[in-house]
Amino acid sequence: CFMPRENISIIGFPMDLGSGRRGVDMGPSALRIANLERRLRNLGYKVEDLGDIKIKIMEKQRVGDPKLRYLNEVLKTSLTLARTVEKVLDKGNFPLCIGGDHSMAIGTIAGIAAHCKKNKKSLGVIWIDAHADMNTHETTPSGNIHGMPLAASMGLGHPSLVNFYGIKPKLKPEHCALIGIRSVDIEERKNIRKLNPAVYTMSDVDKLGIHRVISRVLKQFRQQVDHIHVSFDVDSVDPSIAPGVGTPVKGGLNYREAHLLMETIAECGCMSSLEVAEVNPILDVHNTSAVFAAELIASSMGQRIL
Ligand code: NNH
Ligand code: MN
Ligand code: MN
Ligand code: MN
Repeated sequence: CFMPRENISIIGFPMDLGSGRRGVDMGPSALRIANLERRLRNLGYKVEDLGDIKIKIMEKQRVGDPKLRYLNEVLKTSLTLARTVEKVLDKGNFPLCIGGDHSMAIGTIAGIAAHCKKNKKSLGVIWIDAHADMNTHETTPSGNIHGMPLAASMGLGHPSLVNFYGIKPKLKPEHCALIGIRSVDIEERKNIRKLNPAVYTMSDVDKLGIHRVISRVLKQFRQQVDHIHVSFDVDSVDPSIAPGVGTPVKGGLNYREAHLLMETIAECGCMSSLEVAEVNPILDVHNTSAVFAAELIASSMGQRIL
């Protein structure tokens, strides 16, 4: 279980090849400019910033298969990310991965799964997102790989993604919960039904309240898994307060819902890794979305009101 005095290793993944819109490759810079490191130090953590993983710019890449855009570079860079995350966990640090589009989860979850396998730990993932990211190359309407990482981690999708890092599946659907969902593609629904993870849509959040939703998930995961990974897509938050995201969708988490969600995760004390994806400075207003994301990271790591 995660101890509040654990050392944090920040890993930047400036990727936008998995997204249809440019700009999320600047997310790691925006989060650093939002004083991410200082916010965490203020909470009492020791923090090391491992810098950014090298990713070739889009102009130097070939799109390749239109149903798996930029697959080769996504795989190559995800391998470096997976190895880095695995190493950070092996030395007992807490990996905080900052993106970058959400295709980064392919590498993050692979590295975590490898660490868990070695140490005979079971893995649970809390996926906070407006989207389910459960497309495959066969169901994707866009060809963008950032719409596929969750399905791939659970064993559904193109073999190069599913078999990535030699662990398949990396995550069991019964150890996966999605929260904040409000935009699912028609064909993607079939994948969700097939794998059947727990899905809390925004409609569920409206009806139950975010505290009940996250408490239910945490209670279940605390009993069933040894490593809880939180994958936070900033587009889960409403675009009125976080406009600077890759794919804004109306009707998201409001300011307090987002913080309460993260505060409740911190109270549980059982998060073992975190990634934050899809901050897009091109669409942002004076870096407010990145600042908000940095505040939410702090909330999830123990920042309290009192
Ligand atoms: N579902 C769409 C697709 O697969 C959009 C995915 N976009 C995201 N996911 N930002 O979180 O192309
Ligand atoms: Mn996503
Ligand atoms: Mn999303
Ligand atoms: Mn189990």
